[in-house]
Amino acid sequence: MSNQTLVQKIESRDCVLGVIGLGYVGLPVACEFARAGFQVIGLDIKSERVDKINAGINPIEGVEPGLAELLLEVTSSGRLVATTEYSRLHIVDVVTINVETPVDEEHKPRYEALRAACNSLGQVLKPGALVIIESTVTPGTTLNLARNLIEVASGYVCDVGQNNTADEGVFHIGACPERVMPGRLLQNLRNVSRVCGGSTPEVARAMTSLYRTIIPSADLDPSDCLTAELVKTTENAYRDVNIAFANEVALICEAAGGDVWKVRELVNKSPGRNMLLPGAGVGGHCIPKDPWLLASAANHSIDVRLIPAARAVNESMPAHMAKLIERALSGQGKSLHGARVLVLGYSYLEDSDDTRHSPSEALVQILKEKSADVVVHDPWIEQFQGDVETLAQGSDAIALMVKHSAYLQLDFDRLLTNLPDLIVVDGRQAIRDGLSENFQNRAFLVGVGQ
Ligand code: SAJ
Repeated sequence: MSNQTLVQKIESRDCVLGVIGLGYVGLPVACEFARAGFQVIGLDIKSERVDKINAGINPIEGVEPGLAELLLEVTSSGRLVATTEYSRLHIVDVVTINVETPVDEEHKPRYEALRAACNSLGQVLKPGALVIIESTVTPGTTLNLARNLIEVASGYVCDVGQNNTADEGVFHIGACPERVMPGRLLQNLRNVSRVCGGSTPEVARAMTSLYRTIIPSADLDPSDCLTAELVKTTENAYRDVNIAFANEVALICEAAGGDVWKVRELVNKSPGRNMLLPGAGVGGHCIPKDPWLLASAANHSIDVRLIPAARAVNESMPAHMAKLIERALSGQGKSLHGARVLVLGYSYLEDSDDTRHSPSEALVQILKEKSADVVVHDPWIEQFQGDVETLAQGSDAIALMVKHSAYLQLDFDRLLTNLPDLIVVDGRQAIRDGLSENFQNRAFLVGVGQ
């Protein structure tokens, strides 16, 4: 199928779409393309997930506005069908790959899932089909790893650098990294711009026409595969480095006796400055991982120093929280050993139940290694729910790790009045502003960067 036919088939909704990987990225994509009028075959290796989806039940945890209703709508209409069988994908004209691409303990990308998807898809892919990698990968992976695996498995040749190739014996490839965020999967998917990197300019244009069917107005920037991969990993490495800068300034302010929050407020009045928020650490599914994917593109040909250093600063913040608690306790003649510490917040982000790479997890481990008696509270996680004031009774210290809205409603004045010796280490500048004057500079209210 030449690109002209592909664009025509997209615009007439005649083409069949495949989505491999029905997780928090792939499932919304599959639903949105189905809602746009395409016939969509979703593939996942987890049969229980496939069964739930075909029954119209949303398997994605957490609050995702609109997703459950949309899933029910598109599965009821038959527009979206889920399967575990790759053979069902032999009829697709376009297929996105949305599988996990983690990094291991040594920060090396792990592409087992991507390899498996490319190998299995290649065996059933029809000639002229377009394969789009939506997973976040090391720049160069689409045209090197994915393309090569599909060429070997299919016996076809990818159309890189060719124009308007015939269909027989050819497939097209592209990279269109996702930009979703838990808690607003559909909102981001519909409204955030995307880079459409194609194996040829015609493929990139076909990709923009495809994504325009689900992204009504945000920019869809045609480009090449490598640029698309570089943009995605860079945008998250950029954020990580900037958070690390804020954290390092916080540590310097502590050492110098300054208040990083006041410093940040005044720095950001300077034109072109936007100092991010220092805090108790950096968690989530992408910011801790994507900088390593970007760095790995250097292939050891240059000495990548800033990105790893920023990662080290951010990964050190939970330990810094433990040090602030220990220091405040010692001011009362206590040690962490046997002290009862209430950790407020276990998810990685405010008003979310997502605990992936949570800084709180790291803090809890450190505290337990120092024989503290740790109690965790999080209003968004069932096993950690409870009444904060009740849990605070008998606690020696509170460590606020996540700025959940529920914590902003707490009356810490009353809490600190009733518990005059309670230490509070505020990792997100969530408490101090709400306190009355007499508590503002309380010795036992210690914040990151104060
Ligand atoms: N954090 C700080 N200081 C900050 C900002 C964040 O310590 O100034 C911490 C958060 O507490 C959290 C972690 O960093 O633990 C990540 O926070 P995040 O706001 O970056 O949220 P994520 O991880 O969901 O980031 C995603 C990213 N989106 C995609 O990868 C598609 C990121 O690029 C977006 O900027 C972010 O969502 C967003 O703001 O939408």
